[in-house]
Amino acid sequence: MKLLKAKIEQRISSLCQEITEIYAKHTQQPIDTITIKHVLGGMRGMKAMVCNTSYVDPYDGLFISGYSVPQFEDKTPEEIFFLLCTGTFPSLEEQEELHQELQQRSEVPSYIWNLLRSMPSTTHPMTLFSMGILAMEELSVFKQKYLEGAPKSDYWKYSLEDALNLIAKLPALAAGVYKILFMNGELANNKLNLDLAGKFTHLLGVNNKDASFTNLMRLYLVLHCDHEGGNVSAFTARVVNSALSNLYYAASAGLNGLAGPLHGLANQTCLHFINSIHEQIGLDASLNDISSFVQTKLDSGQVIPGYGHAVLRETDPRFTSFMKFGDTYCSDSPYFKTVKKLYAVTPHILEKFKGGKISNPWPNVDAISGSLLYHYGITHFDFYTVLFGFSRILGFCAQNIMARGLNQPIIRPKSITNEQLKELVNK
Ligand code: NMX
Ligand code: MLT
Repeated sequence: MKLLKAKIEQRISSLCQEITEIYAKHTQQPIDTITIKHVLGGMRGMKAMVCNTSYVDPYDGLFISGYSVPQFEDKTPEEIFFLLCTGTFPSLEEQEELHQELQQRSEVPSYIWNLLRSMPSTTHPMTLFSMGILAMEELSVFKQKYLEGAPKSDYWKYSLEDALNLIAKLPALAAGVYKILFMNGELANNKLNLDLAGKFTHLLGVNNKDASFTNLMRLYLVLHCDHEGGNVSAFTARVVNSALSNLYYAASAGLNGLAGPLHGLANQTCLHFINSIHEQIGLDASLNDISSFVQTKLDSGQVIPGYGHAVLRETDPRFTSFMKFGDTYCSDSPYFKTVKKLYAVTPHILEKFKGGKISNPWPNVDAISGSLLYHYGITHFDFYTVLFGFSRILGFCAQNIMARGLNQPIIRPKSITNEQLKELVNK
């Protein structure tokens, strides 16, 4: 891992220098105002942390080290992990080194399979995925080195070890969860020399002769990799890791946040939503029928999954990227067609709903991702968030390697009571 390590070391050193200078000169300088809306409104929009792996612009969406979605959508998940960690795309030599590292570390310990098989068959796939990661915690190199008294300046190196060990096992773990819950539970040969997406589709054994499915998985794992520092799952992982809980603990915790319907589970609920349209109206529902369906859901107090966002204020570029893929490979899919019809009507309805109270009427990535997976035969909707999690762990790992490299302290904001809040506003 010499090459990757050297690049991360360089980046940490230059970011550290910048932060040290800013801190020395401007320690007390305000950069944002904390309002009552922030304190009572989930701190949304409040600038409260530094994250150098990626940034989300309200209109142009995700940027990784200055590269926008159209500029990196054709890369592999491995290249993206390298970019998240180092700020640069890897050379061919660097790619090869990373590939070999992942290949060597990919074996999932057999006790994990026994554990997952012992769970009820009704267990949600996210629960198994998160449990599998948590149960591998005993493999943590960071934990071992910490106990041995490793210096703080080396923490990021052991986080990187944990990150590579964890990421390497994700294709087998995610495919294993699918097979245990939805197929005969038999696991395929994990030793083949394939990239992360290729290995996953091979191990899954669904549609794996179709190269465009592996390309979809590559795109999927790239598009969900990171979304700056404050989203529920990444932030949770950061908070947990800030207590020096290792990356297995942090990733499992982050996934448990991703499992909520307002976050990653929205990709599953989107497919249920489309299914209800197909069942109640039919596969060739008209735009008018779909408008009425959406309006009825809103009037009954439900959220329209896949629409809205805490940061974005335009159509999510990740949605647009998947749309291009769908137009090329899935144009006959009834699920994809319904996604397009929803896109044609939903923003106009949301814009007007309750005097415009919804900040962003446009679709996010979850509005479309599941329809493409469904087209390729992954028909168990509740598995979709596992794939989101697989990808997002790349971001969790990169963010926490950086946090340890920059020696960021424990995250611990101050809370206040209603009484104290009243005193503050009446001052
Ligand atoms: N359908 C119905 N109501 C909505 C929607 C929606 N898609 N989006 C926002 N609202 C409501 C929201 O519930 C809130 O209502 P109330 O005042 O009664 O509490 C109001 O509009 C204002 O919310 P916003 O400020 O626009 O959005 P917020 O930042 O609070 O929430 C989401 C962002 C993403 C949680 C929200 O838009 C939502 O629930 N969307 C649907 C679920 C979804 O697609 N989640 C995936 C997000 C992306 N990801 O991958 O994680
Ligand atoms: C996303 O990928 O859209 C999220 O992680 C949600 C967010 O950024 O708040």
